[in-house]
Formats: sequence, C-alpha cells, structure tokens
Amino acid sequence: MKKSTQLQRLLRSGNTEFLMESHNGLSARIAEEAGFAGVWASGLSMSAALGVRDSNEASWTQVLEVVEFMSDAIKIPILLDADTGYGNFNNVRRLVHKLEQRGVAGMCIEDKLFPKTNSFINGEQQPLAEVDEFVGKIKAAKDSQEDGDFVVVARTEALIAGWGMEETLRRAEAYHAAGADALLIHSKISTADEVLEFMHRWRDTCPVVIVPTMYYATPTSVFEEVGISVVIWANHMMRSCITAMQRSAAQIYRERSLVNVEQQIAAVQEVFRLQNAGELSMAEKIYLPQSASLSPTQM
Ligand code: SPV
Ligand code: MG
Repeated sequence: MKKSTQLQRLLRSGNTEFLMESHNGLSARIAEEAGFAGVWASGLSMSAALGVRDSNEASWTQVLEVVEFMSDAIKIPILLDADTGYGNFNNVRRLVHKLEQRGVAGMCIEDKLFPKTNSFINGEQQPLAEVDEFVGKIKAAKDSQEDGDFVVVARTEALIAGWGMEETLRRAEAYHAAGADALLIHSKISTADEVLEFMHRWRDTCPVVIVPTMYYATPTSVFEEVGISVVIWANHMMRSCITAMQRSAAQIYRERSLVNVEQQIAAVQEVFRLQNAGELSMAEKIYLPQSASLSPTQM
C-alpha cells in the first residue's frame, strides 16, 4: 500500500493512532522497529540534529534531503513538519511536488510567518498568518498534489499565540473548508484542557492531531475518549539521543577509557544490522565476480 494511503488510513482509522518523532534515517528505522505505524519528521529535531535552531536556519532543500534519507530507510509513512511551507503558496506547491517524488506521505503546515521559530520559544509573541493567506496555501497544496492520498495537515498556532478558543475554532473551520485532511491543534499549557475544550466544541468532521509535549502527563485514554485521531510524540527520539550521548561523552572523557561504556551502548554489529549490511553481503555474492582479481603487482 502507498505510504500516503497508509497515512490517510491512520488519520481515519477510528482509533487514536501515534506518530513517533524521527530526525534521520537511523531514528526512523528504530521507530519503525519499535512498532510505530508512522513517523513525524520533526522540524525541531531535524534542526537540532543538524546543529542549528528551529528557525528555518536549515533551508527547505536541506530538510528535503534529510526526509528523503528517512523515507528510503522505512516502509511506514512520514508526516513532514513543513513549518510554514517555507514561503508563500507557490513555495508550498513546489514542496508538495518534491515530497511526492521522494515518497513522503504528507506534510503539516502551520499558520505562522516565515521564518518561524519553535512554538515553545516566546510562542505568544509570534505573529500568525492571515487566515486568507494560509487558506490559499492549503488550497494550493491540495490542488497541486498528484497523488490523491497525499496528506495535508493544517496546524493552527492560535492557542500558542494566545488568540483564544474562538479564533482557534474560526481558523479550524476555515482550514477544514479549504481542504485540509486533518487539523493539528497545538497547545503549550501543562494540561490537556485547551485541546479537550476544542474537541468538545469542534464538530466531528475532520481528524484532529495533537502534540502533547507540554501536557505529557495526560493519560492517553483521555485522548482516546474525546476522539483524537493522531497523537504525535514530537521530540522524544532526539531528546533520548541527547541524554545518551551526553552520558557517554562525559564518561569517556572522564575515564579516558572505553571499558566502562562498551557494555552500555549498542554493539557495532547492531549498527550494521540497522544499516541492513546483510543485504549488501548477499548482493555481493550475486553481483560481484567470485574470485577477486589481483593487481599485476600482487601476482
Ligand atoms: C516539531 O516537532 O518541530 C514541532 C512540534 O513543530 S513543537 O516543537 O511542539 O512545535
Ligand atoms: Mg516544528
């Protein structure tokens, strides 16, 4: 089944589904092996892994390159965090075209202005896009996709920016009417109250996606009860890496030895397995000449 179709089905399965953050081919493969049915290519995590800020410092083609490696590494669908779409409606159209070429199942665009920054950095001071302008981007995305199942998620930052529930509902209606396949309602408070109120007032016409990074203590059953379609665990692979790498780096530096770290980290063989090195060995048996030819000086 096409990855885009898989992602459409996740959005409409009738259950609460989960996307795990990934930020490169390796983390995408690990998420897939853990059992996740889809991946969130997080802007925060991809930029952090590249050593830059989540403020469009990585160009859109650099993001495209990362997400292409991820797409090649896994069979499950990727929802790309495409920030604001990296420009206006025209940039969005070209982005959709390029994502489809690279087998990326869908993208999420947010109603902020380019260059954006992460929602948890002075989120309330960040300007929002005009509704009409953002609606134009959603329509342009839907009109330009060649794969009918390519997913466009529209994300509103109205709650993050402090514009309130009425504005959030107004934007959700407009984005839904523009053809978005799902709405991402983002909230930065430490309880699920805002998204629960939204679900209470939102007529159930379009899948809703949430990112409970800040309200992580809310039991998942609460999201299931109110009919959330997809929960995104948005940055937990990247944050896990940071903790593990900081621990190993400090220990190796301090002890000037690998002895105590060796048993705590993945074996080199595990790296080869995750890279699917075995497939290459098999292919070499088929495609390489069996007796290696020696250079004249070796004879
Ligand atoms: C991301 O993962 O980059 C997101 C989610 O956009 S958040 O960091 O919560 O804004
Ligand atoms: Mg982001």
